[in-house]
Amino acid sequence: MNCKEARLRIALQKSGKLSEGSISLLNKCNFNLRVAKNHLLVQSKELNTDFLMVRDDDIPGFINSEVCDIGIVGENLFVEYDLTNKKHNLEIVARLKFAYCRLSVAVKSDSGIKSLKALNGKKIATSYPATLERFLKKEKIKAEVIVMHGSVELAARIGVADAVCDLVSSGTTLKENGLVELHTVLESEALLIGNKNLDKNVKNKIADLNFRFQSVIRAIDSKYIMLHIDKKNVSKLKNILPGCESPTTLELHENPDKVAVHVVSKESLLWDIIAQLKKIGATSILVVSIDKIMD
Ligand code: PRT
Ligand code: ZN
Repeated sequence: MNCKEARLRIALQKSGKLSEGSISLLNKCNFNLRVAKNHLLVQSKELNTDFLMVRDDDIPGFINSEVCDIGIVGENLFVEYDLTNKKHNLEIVARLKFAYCRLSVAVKSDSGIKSLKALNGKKIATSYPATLERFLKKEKIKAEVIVMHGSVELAARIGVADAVCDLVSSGTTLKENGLVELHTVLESEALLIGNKNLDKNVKNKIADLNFRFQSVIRAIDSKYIMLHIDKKNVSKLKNILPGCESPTTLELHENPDKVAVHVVSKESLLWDIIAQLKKIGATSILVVSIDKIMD
């Protein structure tokens, strides 16, 4: 092994809808990043890493040309630039389950456009022309694509286009601009992407980083539940918690009929599950957040 270990170079969005989630995920993996406004290069001793803080649009190019090894981008960008195409040296390393959004076609609520077919002959404004062109071709719709690099939602309002094709998250921005969604073109989330021609040592480091990411991601929607229950009711748990075939149980001191049970549940189902646990006599219920789940 080299006495000077290679550094892992990671490109992150400096500021925007991906940056907070990216830094939060890395910090849950102990990177302890504190990025100030003027910091373009941030170093961490964790895995010997250099972070390049750039615009999201520059990330695929930096990875493709080996200025960086990996980076975090939105799936919408990956699709727009057709980055899986063999002419690029890029691959998706992992889905990171944040920055969820969708690319949608939307129209003015009073436009009278009620179906995709009705877009024939119309103008659609977007910052994602390649994705939209591919979609229109697939749907056999002949519409004019107007490229805008920002404020796309305004296009229909000011008469630049009849419809827009833009990213939507909560839908508030569309609503504020009098638009309604007509069709989802693409669902998107943050992706960890990398150069596919990296040497084995760097790939091992990336695998190590991704192991940490996945341990955090698995824990995000999970809660650890501890409870006391009659031994005879333990078998009922598997009906309440699918996948809980053989839960961890501990016999209670001086109470051989009861056990303490430890199980993991999805947070989104928590209150429903607690109600069902109470119905089968669970007591002393404790719910604890989970930091990481290692596989
Ligand atoms: O400066 P830089 O070039 O780095 O950033 P940018 O302005 O190009 O991108 P940015 O920060 O807006 O988005 C980066 C990535 O975050 C996108 O490529 C998506 O993958 C992801 N993402 C997730 C979003 C949203 N959610 C999102 N809501 N990107 C943009 N939006 C915008 C959308 O365009 C619209 O203007 O937010 C508005 C809608 O939000 P809602 O909640 O009102 O629907
Ligand atoms: Zn951008």
